[in-house]
Amino acid sequence: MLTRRNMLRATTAAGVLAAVPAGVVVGSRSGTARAAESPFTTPLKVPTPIRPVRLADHDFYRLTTREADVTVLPGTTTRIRSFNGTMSPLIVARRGRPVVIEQINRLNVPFSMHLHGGHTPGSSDGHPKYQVNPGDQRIFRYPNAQDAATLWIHDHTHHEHAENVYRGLAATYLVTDEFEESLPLPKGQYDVPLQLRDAEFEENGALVWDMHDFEGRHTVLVNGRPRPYFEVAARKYRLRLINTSNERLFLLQLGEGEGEEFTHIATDGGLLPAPVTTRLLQLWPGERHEIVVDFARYGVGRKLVLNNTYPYEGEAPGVMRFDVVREAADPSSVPSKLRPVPDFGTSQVEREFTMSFNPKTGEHLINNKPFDVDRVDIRPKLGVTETWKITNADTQYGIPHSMHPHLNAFKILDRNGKPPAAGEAGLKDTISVLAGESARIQLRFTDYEGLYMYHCHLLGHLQMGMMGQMDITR
Ligand SMILES: [Cu+2]
Repeated sequence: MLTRRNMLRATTAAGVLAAVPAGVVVGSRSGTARAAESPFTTPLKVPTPIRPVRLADHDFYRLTTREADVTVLPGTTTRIRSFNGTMSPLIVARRGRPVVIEQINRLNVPFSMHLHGGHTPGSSDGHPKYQVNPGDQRIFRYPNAQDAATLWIHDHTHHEHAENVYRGLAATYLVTDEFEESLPLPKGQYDVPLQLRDAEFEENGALVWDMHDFEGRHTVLVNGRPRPYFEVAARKYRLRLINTSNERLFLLQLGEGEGEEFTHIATDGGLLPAPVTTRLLQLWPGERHEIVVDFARYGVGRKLVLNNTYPYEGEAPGVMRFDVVREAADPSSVPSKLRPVPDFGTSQVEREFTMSFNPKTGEHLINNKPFDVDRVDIRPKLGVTETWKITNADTQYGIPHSMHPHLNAFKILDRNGKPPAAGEAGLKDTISVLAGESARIQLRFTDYEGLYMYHCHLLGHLQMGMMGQMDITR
């Protein structure tokens, strides 16, 4: 159900964003600092990769989902739903080397693990029919036969995922490959994943959960830390931004005024064809953008805030602060060409998906239907290229939506008939579509048959029905 508050919010978001083509700077909206918490007092946590429990012809991990008590806000304890007891853990995989995960569910709710952006067999994709009940376990196989990219693991349990993700079940999963390693991009300690999300807390540190009322989530977390600071060297860093929020859009800008320039190098499916210099990024739920920031421009002593220029009413815009504290050698650079986008050929099938909201039932619909696990909506064929036209028909309430087909990354052909901005010219797996707008994407079905889902990645919408099911066959 849409509350009055978030309905108004959605209307405003669409109105503002419709006027802002990707890559164009908007002035910072005013935000009031929250007295309850001082920003930039907690250090950023940079995750170290989880160690496999066993190495064979694959890397074998054990991921236990369980409740854990962690410190998020200083001086308090927060009960979260976690992988192995931590927030925002990291797995690093290598192209061509499979990862096998034994997932043990010690929660008192079902769990269904989905590797977002993964080209994986249907039995390992988190489909509701394979969800793992409390006390059970399941083996997931990720072949990693795909290009280097920033992926993430999250829950996909039907009717539970929004709360499970909100309570902490989000892990970063990097696929690396030789091609990317051959490029002179920043590496090692200068390559940092940043999971961005919001949350609302009680005074005692407990998480506040209300799927339909998300505008009170005024605490922005980066890798599980509230509006942290990060001490950096005066050199280039690669920052992998992942939006693991349920509903929140981040409109990111670095520094004050019109913002500092940075270089956009990658998105959901990995490297862009060419780097893009910009001052503003739209990061929608589920999306990833990677940027290179050169802190040598500012010198030791400078402090730069990464701002969300579209905060909720009464919320501070600061997401995190970079404090330049030392000099360092910098052999890295951003090449003028990165990775070409593959050619999917000519589309043989065209489909249309219309996203809408039913105010009578509170359901979010695709082609006028809420998700039904017993219904197959489309039947794509292996080896066939399709064009999907996605239309957001929610003009009455101005609700933004997105589309995330599982299994295959796609290319954006156009938005409202116009070619995508340079920052959307790479392979994507999640596309936002504002109210009254449409976009066309092209995707090719490869390698795996079976049941997969496609859905809006605003998790409240997904939970309220905005999902379809495809059965891919030969
Ligand atoms: Cu939606």
